[in-house]
Amino acid sequence: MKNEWTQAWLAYEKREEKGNGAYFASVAVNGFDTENVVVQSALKELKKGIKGMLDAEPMMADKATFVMKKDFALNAEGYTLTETDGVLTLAAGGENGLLYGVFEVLRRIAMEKSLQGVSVNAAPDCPLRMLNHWDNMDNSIERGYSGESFFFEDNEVVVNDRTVDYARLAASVGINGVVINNVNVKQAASYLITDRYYAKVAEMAKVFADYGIKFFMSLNYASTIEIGGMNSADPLDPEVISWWEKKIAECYANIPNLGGFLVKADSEGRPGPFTYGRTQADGANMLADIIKPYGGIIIWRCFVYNCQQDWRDYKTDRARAGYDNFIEMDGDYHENVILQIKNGPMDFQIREPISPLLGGLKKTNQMLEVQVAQEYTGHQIDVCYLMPMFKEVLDFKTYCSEKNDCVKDIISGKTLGNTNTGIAAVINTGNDKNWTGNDLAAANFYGFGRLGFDTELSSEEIAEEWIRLTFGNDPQVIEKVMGILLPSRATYEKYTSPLGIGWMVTPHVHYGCSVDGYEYSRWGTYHRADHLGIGVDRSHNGTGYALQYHEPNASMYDSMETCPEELLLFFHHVPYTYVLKSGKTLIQHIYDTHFEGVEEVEKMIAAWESLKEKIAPEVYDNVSERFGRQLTNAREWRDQVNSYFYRKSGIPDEKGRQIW
Ligand code: GCV
Repeated sequence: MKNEWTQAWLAYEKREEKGNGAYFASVAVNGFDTENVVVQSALKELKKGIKGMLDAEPMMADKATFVMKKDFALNAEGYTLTETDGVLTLAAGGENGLLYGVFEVLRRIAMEKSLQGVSVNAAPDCPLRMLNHWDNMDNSIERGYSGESFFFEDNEVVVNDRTVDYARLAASVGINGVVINNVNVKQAASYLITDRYYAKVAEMAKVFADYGIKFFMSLNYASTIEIGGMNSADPLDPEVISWWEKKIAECYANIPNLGGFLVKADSEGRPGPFTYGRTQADGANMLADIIKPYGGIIIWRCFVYNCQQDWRDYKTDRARAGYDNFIEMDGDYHENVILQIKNGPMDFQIREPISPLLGGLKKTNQMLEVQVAQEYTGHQIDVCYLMPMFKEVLDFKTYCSEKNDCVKDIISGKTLGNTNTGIAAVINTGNDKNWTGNDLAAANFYGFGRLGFDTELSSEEIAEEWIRLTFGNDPQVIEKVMGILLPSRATYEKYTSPLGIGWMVTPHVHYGCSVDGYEYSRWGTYHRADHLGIGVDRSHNGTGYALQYHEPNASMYDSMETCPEELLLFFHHVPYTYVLKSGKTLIQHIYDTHFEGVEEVEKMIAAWESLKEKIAPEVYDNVSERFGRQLTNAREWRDQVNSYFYRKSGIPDEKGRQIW
């Protein structure tokens, strides 16, 4: 285990004072219990930040220039921040609100924004804002690209100062829930809910509680068999139920800050209720009913599909599976069950349509799952700032109701008036010194939290905040790093798989080009490219997936003419000679975007190199080294994709460029 780590965006380096110093001469806390752990964290953070950035030490006083007070009228996680006549007032509805308000104050100071006349009224949009770790107890992280786990080491649970710093980073962007272990719960991880680990797990849960973060674990659905010594995990079997009753009582007796469990069942080899002829709702409700008296929730993943299905005849389609498996039971899930739905119907590709389950379900708590870990988006080698993608997901209009029908409304509870809703990210951290492998990938961790708190923030605002907090306020640095981050998702898309077709990655590894390389390819190439065209027909003539959406989305996707072009190949099988709105043929579009993608990476590198004197050498070198690998990757993608389609179609590049 490496024992060095940075403070990422909480470095609290010296900042220009901008008249802000005066407010922190004296501080008062009214209406809050100053012994409360979260209040103490807020005060500690304030002290640390003010000392680092303004070199001042706030004194507690009754009559103060910075007043923190309780306002029962506010949301428990909300706050107002106002300044009048030289007094800065932070009013919060509860301890979490106070903590978030303090982080807002520190953010403004770090960004060198004057607090004079400030007037903010904030409350989180998503009730649950969670980080999902795919950490294994043998130190590895499934789809981790920034070192090993800092939660587990050699099958032990690790709690140290790094855990505290992690909780601080998470809380600073409004995170209020964390799942510490992989959804694929194997071997030792099954025993996290036993005496073997309770003491250490409780210690870790306490660290998160100090920062207002609820503690969750992924559960092995077959625990009755794996650790209970029984021969069934049937959710309707009274003996199974009684085992869980005792187990969950035991969990809460040991881990008071337990928020509940995350469950992946009946998927990719994981056991589940289907094994016993039961429904997903049977499984989820059984656990939910047992955990309810403790105030716990069950987050049940909808990533259920049969990876072995034969899809040659267009009768089956992996994209359909989530909806097909969950829609019929809409309304049957109990109030403390939340269905966690990946943003797209496949698996975190660089471009996918929004899952039709989001908003397809009209009577069920829904939580959006996105992937900040860059499994299919460059492994934190390639720069890929994901906020533009997340914004598209949040702003997607599902037409599930007359108003409040965007994904952001569903997960904030506006659509159904529910509170067991939210957003979760498979997070990109590991024990690398800089937390995220590529220093620039920290913008995705930061941005995810900020967006879950305030779904109206723009990708630009988030990027600018993160840059100022991380690198300081030099205008040239801000401009150049913004110029790298903002178009980076579009660039990655250009040099990888075109127009929503997805995959084309090295099987299992999911980095690097392999045009035919879908791991479940035993039935032929998933992209269905032949000498005439490419794409999967998911219209009513094909798999019928397009019809899983509400109108008018269903008709829009169903027709090649109205389907958004960035998703054309996801929904339709299209001839290479098809003319796009740009006036280019499909094949020419593929060639051009792949050349452009590489050129854009070259420009990003030049922008980064222009900052050499302004960025700390270690960070500069880290990013430069990864840019080198990104350029190689982009060139390989360009050459492989272009030559594959040139050979398939026989149509040359009209610009006469060399296609390898
Ligand atoms: C945790 C994809 C990934 C798996 C992951 C799975 C999931 O298939 O490649 O690593 O498993 O999604 O989300 O459960």
